[in-house]
Amino acid sequence: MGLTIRNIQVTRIRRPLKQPFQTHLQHVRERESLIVSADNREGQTGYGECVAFSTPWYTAETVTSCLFVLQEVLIPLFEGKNFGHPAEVYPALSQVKGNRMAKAAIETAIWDLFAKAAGQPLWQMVGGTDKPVSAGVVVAAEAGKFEEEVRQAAATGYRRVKVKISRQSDPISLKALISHYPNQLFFGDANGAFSAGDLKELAAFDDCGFTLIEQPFGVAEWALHAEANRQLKTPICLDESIASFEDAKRMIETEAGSIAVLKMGRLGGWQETLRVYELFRSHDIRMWVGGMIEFGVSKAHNLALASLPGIDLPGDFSASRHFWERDIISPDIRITNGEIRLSPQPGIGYDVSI
Ligand code: OSB
Ligand code: MG
Repeated sequence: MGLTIRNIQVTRIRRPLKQPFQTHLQHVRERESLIVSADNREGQTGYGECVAFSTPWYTAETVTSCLFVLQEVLIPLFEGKNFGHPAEVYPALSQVKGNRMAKAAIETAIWDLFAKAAGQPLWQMVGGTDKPVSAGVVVAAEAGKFEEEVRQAAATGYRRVKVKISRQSDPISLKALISHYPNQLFFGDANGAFSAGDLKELAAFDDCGFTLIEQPFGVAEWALHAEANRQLKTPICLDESIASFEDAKRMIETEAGSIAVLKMGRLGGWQETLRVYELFRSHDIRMWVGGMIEFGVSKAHNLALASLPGIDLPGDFSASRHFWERDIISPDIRITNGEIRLSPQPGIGYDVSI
């Protein structure tokens, strides 16, 4: 029994974004990605997507480093391998240090393949329900287009708008903007833009009306985040800081955040993410699923994750047409009444064409 991997392939893809994605860290105009496909003997194919960027502006891993690790190190470990359950895949890679995004790309492909072999949607296999997933979008536009993009997001029906904030943002005008949309959830994502002396500046965003403030400080600033979480009434949410199960434990122990973002690529795939999810759930930490300007393969895995009980805040789930003229999956991911319906098809539930 179990599943024997027949062949694993990696394809490098590159697509322009419909419009530039601008933050204090980087302007992204096009997105490269790696799509991993894993076949079994029956001719079924599982898909995973590598979420590292072309250069190390957000994480140390890059498309090229992941391609190297996948081709030269990880894929050879899988040749002729038999797995009884997809939970066995991540531990089987423990001899390879770090490189979690490369690992996630291959590990998630095998979870998809297992679900397809079982004839079951992935969301069902991981214990989710088929309740539609709330859609959320990020506004990372140039200054002049900001208000218009928020208006469009609300008009499209998104349940949540995430805005990027930095020391250059004006809390007064943000507060005014947010107050125009009393039924809309707003998250403020700082991507680590603030530092030790800036707690007062950060506190100026406390009255904006954000549901949460995401990652105000650097990845390793546990004490600073804990301080902010104590002083501000807006809950602090950690994104970049949660890169392992140990980080999740540390967030709980230090009370550095009340809410966490789950990113499967950063954590190393499904198995590690499910461990972190269980830990947070047992400590009543609220969670949502984060994106990184991803194509449909990654989005489909993320939708399955968001179907789990207790993941109750709207994640980074925009329509396929938000970033892309054409996504790599069909059908497209579409928003209906602010929600995305889960596919009843086996595995990730979408066809992939790259
Ligand atoms: O902090 O969530 C982030 C994109 C690139 C790197 C980091 C982040 C993001 C986003 C994109 O905010 C959200 C999305 O894909 O919808
Ligand atoms: Mg973030």
